[in-house]
Amino acid sequence: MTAMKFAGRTAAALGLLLVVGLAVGCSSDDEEATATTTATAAAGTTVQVEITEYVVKPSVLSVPHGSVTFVAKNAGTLEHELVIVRSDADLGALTLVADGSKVDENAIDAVGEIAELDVGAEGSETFELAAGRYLLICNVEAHYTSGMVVAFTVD
Ligand SMILES: [Cu+2]
Repeated sequence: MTAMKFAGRTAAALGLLLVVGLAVGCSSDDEEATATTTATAAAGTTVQVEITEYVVKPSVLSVPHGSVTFVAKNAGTLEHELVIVRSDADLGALTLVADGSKVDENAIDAVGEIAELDVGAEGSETFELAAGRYLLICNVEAHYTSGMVVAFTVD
């Protein structure tokens, strides 16, 4: 066949495949994307963290070191956030700002955070965590001092 005919037949065949793909509502591209997402998640650990007044409640209290994804859900009635702090300090012993309203973020080793979460909102971030002890806190004004802190261990 000529190159023109071949190109025409190929285009027609691709068109037919596209129609078939749309008709069954599922293309091979979608399946590959799903498989890749699953493989990536399996390589690390995911921790669900429920945040309410005034409790930070992770689904597990320790994880293996490496890639850790925190999925924080604000199940309360006020804005909250989740800050991951590397610290060996007692739960209530982090340094506060001068007026005592919140933790001094310049005085801590913050790995990262999921910033201000509106009521009902969910946010997630992935961090590479080395073995050690951490504190998960909410540093919205007066929330840490109201008990929004929990110890978290990375093995
Ligand atoms: Cu809070």
